[in-house]
Amino acid sequence: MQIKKFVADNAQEAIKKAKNELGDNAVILHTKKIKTGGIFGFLKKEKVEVLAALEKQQLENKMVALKEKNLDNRDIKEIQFKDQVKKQLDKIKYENEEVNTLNREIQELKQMIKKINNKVDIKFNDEKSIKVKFKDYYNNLKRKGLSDELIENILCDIEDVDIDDNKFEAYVGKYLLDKFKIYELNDIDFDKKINIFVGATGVGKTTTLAKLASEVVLQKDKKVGFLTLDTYRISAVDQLKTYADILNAPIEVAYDLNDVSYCIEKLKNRDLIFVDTAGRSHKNKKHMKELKEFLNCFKEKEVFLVLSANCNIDDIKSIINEYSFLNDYKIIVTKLDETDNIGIVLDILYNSNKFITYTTFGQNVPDDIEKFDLKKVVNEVLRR
Ligand SMILES: Nc1nc2c(ncn2[C@@H]2O[C@H](COP(=O)(O)OP(=O)(O)OP(=O)(O)O)[C@@H](O)[C@H]2O)c(=O)[nH]1
Ligand SMILES: [Mg+2]
Repeated sequence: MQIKKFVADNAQEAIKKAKNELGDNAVILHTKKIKTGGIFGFLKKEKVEVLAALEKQQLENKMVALKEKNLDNRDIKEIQFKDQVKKQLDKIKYENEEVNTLNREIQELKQMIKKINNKVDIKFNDEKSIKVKFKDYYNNLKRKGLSDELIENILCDIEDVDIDDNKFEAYVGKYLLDKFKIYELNDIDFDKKINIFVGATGVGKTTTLAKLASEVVLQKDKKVGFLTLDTYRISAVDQLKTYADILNAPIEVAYDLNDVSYCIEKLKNRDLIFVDTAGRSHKNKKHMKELKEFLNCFKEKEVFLVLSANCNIDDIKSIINEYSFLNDYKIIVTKLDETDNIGIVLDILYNSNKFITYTTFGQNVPDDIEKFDLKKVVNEVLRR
């Protein structure tokens, strides 16, 4: 049995306190008045004390009730476990959302790549490709010897311009003139005394040199002298000597680099010196090294790279590449009479970014040469 005292101002309140704490089944054992507080027996206050009790069974019932109210260990562990599971599930859900976002982004990227691929396909392979869209013009430019790269470059540039068919050629013509006019010289002055002709074997260096020497002697009344370094071929010196004799001009032969300054000294009273070199394969490293050493002998010089129009554009590109050690040189394109690929002249400009000074079109010295005429080349390229 549990017994407990409850004190209040009156009996009613004391019993209420007891029932509150021990429940309705509490038994009131007795009630009495008591005095509390005060100093030395004075000012004491009268109160009521109640003694209440609870039977064992009732006590046990109350404990059960209390226990039910409170949670036992197992419940707590279960709740903690559930809480953890929920957290894990939340985490998985969050991670799933992240994965979903990534998946969505990957899908978007895939779509984007597909679109870009489509565009590229359309440009170069599909029905709407530039090749197909401008099929006739494409084929014509191709027939005239322009490289695929240059044609595509031209057509891509003008693709978005709204031009009808019969004005197309005029438009391309103007476009080409604008694109390449910076590589056309108004006049070729021959303002450097030393003029050196270099290039691959048999492209027409010696013949072209003779044509130009004739022009400056006959048209510009200049005194020319010749120097040849081409001692590889037995007939090479004789070939140049023939032209020198016709022009009544002196000729010197340098057998190696040490001879060069001596030869130049002997020609010092000439207005212009035309220097012939042996044909060099641009793939022969040793020959190219010798040529570089020779060219380095001259500080002030004009170098003419002679290119034959009947070569293919890949060879021309690799020759231009081999001669890129020269910062400054001018180009002469020979043998235009031997090819229908006049377009290669534009490819030469496109790949070299150098001036073309002359073109030649036959073996006749001095006639078969003229100043580079861009307009003429463009017209020829567009002619059907
Ligand atoms: N059809 C044609 N033939 C040319 C032209 N220019 C030169 N030739 C000929 O091409 C051949 C070679 O000419 P060259 O002047 O000896 O050539 P090169 O570059 O000096 O030759 P190498 O000194 O051996 O490297 C000769 O038969 C020339 O007549 C041209 O514009 N058209
Ligand atoms: Mg020669």
